[in-house]
Amino acid sequence: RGGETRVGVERMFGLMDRFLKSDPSSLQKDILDHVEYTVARSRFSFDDFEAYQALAHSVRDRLIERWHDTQLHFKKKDPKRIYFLSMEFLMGRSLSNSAINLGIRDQYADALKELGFEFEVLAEQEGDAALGNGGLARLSACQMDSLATMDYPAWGYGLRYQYGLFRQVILDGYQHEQPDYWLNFGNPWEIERVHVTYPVKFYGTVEDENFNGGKRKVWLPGETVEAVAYDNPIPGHGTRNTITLRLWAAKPSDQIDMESYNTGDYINAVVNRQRAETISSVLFPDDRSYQGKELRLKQQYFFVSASLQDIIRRFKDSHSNFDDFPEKVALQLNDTHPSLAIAEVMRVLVDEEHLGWNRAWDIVCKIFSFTTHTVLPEGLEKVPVDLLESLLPRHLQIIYDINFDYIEELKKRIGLDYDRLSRMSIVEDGAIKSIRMANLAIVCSHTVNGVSRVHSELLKTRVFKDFYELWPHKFDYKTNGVTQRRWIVVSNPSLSALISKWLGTEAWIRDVDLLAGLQEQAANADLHEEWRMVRKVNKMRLAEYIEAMSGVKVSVSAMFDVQIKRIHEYKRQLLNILGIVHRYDCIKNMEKSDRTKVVPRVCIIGGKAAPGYEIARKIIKLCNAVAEKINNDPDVGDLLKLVFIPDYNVSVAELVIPGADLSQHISTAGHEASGTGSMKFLMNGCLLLATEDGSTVEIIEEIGKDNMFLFGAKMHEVPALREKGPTLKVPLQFARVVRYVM
Ligand code: OX2
Repeated sequence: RGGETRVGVERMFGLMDRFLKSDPSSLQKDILDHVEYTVARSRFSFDDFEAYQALAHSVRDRLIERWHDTQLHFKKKDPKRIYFLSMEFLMGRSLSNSAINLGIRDQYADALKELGFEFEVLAEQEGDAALGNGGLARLSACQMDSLATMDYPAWGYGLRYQYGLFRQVILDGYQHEQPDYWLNFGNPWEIERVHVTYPVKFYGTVEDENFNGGKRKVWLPGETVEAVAYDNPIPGHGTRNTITLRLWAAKPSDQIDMESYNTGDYINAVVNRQRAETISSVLFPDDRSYQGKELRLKQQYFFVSASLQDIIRRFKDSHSNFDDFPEKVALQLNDTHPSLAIAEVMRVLVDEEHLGWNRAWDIVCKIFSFTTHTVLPEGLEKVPVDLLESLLPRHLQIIYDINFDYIEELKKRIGLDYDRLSRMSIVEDGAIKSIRMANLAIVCSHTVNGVSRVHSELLKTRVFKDFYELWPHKFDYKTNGVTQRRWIVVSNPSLSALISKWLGTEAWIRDVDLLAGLQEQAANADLHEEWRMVRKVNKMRLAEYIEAMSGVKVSVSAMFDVQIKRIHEYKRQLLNILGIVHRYDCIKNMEKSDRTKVVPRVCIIGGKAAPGYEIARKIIKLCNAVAEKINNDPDVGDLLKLVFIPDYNVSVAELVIPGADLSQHISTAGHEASGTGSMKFLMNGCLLLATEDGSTVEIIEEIGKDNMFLFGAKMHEVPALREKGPTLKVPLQFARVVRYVM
């Protein structure tokens, strides 16, 4: 039989083409095969969407080849792996990005042309994967692309929400939310791994059990839910390295509750089982207010528990004990959202693997690092003890035990300074006793990471000052970045071609520092002219989109002045709108002859408001009301327009950013931890109007104050201004808004 198997394997390899071919006729055959056998349409009759599906599957086949090779490679090498745990990933579309990173986008475009299709048109058929809210989630997506490109053995772990971030519809100027059931038309970019499943347990009690002559704790959970893996291969650019973003979906457990079946209530028993799926059904749309909801906590533990079972299983495949665990496993916590992982690792090592507490603790202290994205202490996540006790009773005990040891140690270091001890405790005593997730993450991580230099300074001097004084070595920062592959190559192909032409190489697509080579040509008039043409075409594309979405006709010779990001008071879209009202007011009061001196401007604002954030919703309404007034005033005409772009998401950003002349990043100084939008605009040659906040401080150092419009109060001036309260100017401007809008 052994001989037969060998022959079988040889025959199989003989039948397989080692790598799928990428010449036009192989690609065409491949696409048509997918039309017929995957999409199940006739190869003589299929529409754009079906062509997109077939194309996506053809690209996916090539991804899978590299993905298998990557896994095999790392299985043999057994390097230290990076595990990036994040509740949110804003991946956007995958087709263009994958085809470009695989290096076969143009071959596909040629192959499709002969079949009568355009690559770009088919790419437009894809919906966004919007499994996240804003900057934090898009950063996760950019990081996955870079980890793959830089050949890291990295994994991303998260949740496969059935409903991504809500769709924003504007009716009568107001935001309305509609569910984003993004999986409606299938998702060719994921691979369902029906055999990669783990039980995740909740509720129940903790009992004492006799063990080795002593006692030990045993958790008797009350509910089990199954986590099923969905793998999303992430290809690097210019490498075969293709890493995995593994997202978990909740399914009812196979463990059947015999009692309810036996009582004859079959229908209700099935309906109850099905309820398990709600855990991964919907993304919470608030990006920084934490309300202590049970479902949110369940989501956090669900993905943390499944991910750790997977990680530990992979480690145990090639290791017989935990000695090498810290040399092989790095766990990166993306904000506090996955920080239950700390208690979970302790629980698994102590309760299931029977390591002593101290040994387990030693391991935990070496494997976790924590990135925080927050500036304000009130933005930090807290979990009510009552909630944790009912959902995860054993984890609460473990957190208490960690806290006990830590506070004892702390007393030795700082003495009996009770104020400070209580500030630094993981457990907050108050009206609602709760667990401070950031304190847990700091105590147990070897590194606490900020997302820009000023952010790191704020962490050290304000938000986590007590901790910094205790453990200065833990504090570090990595200023955020964005990937040029998505934000130039995918979203602005003409600029990409221009850059490669003028640099004489495409190497900048892997190494962004090479863009500095363009400086040598900074004064070249031909380069300016070509760049201007690229911008013009992108503006035309954007103007068409604006007209289609809002009915407003805009002139491409006007300056496009853009502010796109989540709507927040601190991001100050309100200030932008007031500025626009003021500009309108000035134009109205101007002598006709002076109007020729005004640079015509199209102001573009886009972004979603958290559904429960009333002021943010009102800002959207105000924007639309001001737009209505200005855009319908023939007296002002093309001198000023205002458009609110609905349903801002990654794909909309890819369209808007290349067409922008000026972009606004005007957060109150000291509030934006980093900000990443500015970097995407800069890459596309757009000017910045920005406050000295977050990563802008470092951007100024790179590009120089003279190459941007620096705006507003500095961080050290803000407290005094707040103290002083509003000046007279503000109510006056409000009065003008009211006059024109109402
Ligand atoms: C965002 C921050 O607000 C933003 O400044 C930063 O650039 C981004 O994260 C990536 O680091 N939720 N989103 C953020 O913070 C939180 C919390």
